[in-house]
Amino acid sequence: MKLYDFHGSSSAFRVRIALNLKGISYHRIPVDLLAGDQLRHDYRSLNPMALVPALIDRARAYTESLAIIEYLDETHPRPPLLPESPEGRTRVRALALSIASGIQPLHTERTENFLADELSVPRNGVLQWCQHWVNTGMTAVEACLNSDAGTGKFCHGDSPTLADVVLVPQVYAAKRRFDMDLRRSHPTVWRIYQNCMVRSEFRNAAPSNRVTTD
Ligand SMILES: N[C@@H](CCC(=O)N[C@@H](CS)C(=O)NCC(=O)O)C(=O)O
Repeated sequence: MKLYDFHGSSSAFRVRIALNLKGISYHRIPVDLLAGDQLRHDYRSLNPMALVPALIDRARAYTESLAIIEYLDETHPRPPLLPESPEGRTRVRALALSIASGIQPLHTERTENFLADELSVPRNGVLQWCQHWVNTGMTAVEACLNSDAGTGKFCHGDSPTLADVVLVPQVYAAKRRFDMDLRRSHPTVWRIYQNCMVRSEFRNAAPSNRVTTD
């Protein structure tokens, strides 16, 4: 498999975690978002949204990190990243989507650049924007986690699921990119983040400590 990847991308980080959890080796093809590589014609022919990641498997290109992760889960069922019961699967998908569609798009590169370059929002205003939406979204995620008996060592039970795969890059971005300390404000989120980050599959996928097979 080939992964079109950018080390600092939280969406690519999700896929790297899933690949590690599944024990799948892959070849990494860097797409430098800061240099605008995602806008190049050849990359857009793989992903017309001009976003990373994209995964190539058996000569087909797959886009959208959550769809890619479900593809990996279906083609490599062990260990499963979705629970068996429809109720559990729906809960896990809802947690993942709360972050992937409710938080992350509000602070992706092009959103931040549009605020700064087209709307002339000063850089500290852009940072405040990002902090505000991360805090709002993660407060909702914290409430979903701390009020539900389904939450265990991880977001759902005691083994990692799609929800953890999406939660970890978001907490990592909050800490490293937006200088937010979720430890006290979001204790359940923080506890789960810590439980994930003691595992090499998560840690090795992190932007600061990426170990891939490229
Ligand atoms: N919904 C997409 C989001 C992908 C996304 O936003 N990727 C970001 C990096 S995390 C990106 O490529 N940004 C480039 C840009 O904004 O120009 C997914 O889950 O794959």
